[in-house]
Amino acid sequence: MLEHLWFPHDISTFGPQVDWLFLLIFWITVITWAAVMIAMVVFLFQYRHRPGRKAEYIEGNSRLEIFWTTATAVIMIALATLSKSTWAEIKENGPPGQVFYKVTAKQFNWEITYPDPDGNFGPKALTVENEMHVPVNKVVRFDLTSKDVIHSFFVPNMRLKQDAVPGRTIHVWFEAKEPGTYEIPCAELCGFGHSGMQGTLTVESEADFQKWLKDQYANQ
Ligand SMILES: [Cu+2]
Repeated sequence: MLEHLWFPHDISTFGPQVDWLFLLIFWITVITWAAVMIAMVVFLFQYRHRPGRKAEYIEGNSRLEIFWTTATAVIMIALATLSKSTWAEIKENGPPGQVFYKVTAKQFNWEITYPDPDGNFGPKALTVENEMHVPVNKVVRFDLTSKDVIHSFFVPNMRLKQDAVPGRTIHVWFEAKEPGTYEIPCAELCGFGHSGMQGTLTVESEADFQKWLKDQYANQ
């Protein structure tokens, strides 16, 4: 319910898990912030200057220090434990791929390479700038790299953000649940054209996807 107010519309199979973790961390932060602010205002009045009252010199409080260090450590360990399986699924394992691409970032475009009709990334493979078309309800896998500096492949609607690093190939996957067009902004400041570095993700039916791909090969 709350997420629909201010989250980008979620079209990802792993979106609910990411949103749940985000909201968990968000509310821990909000509650902590509110508690600190309330304590500050209360103490401001409670310990204000009054005639005949002397300031006290305090050297520290071991009990309190042990308490807040332990409490913070417990929260951190709990968050790491709760998020482990989600990150393992998104960044390490995930389901087997059904559609494959190569995505290469460069100043200031995304190069999307589609395999040739035989499924190979040979000389007949098709490279298009900024246009990523994928079929809906299929596991998409791609190798992400960069030609120059660090960029970041970001699809807010997919709850997906991954750095593209020169000299490294990073495996990425996602599965879109809903057809539509979505933004792929670069999320890592990469030079003077960074703000204009934006691709489009088009999620469509298998038939529309195949038709688009055929037209692209024909116009090559
Ligand atoms: Cu960039």
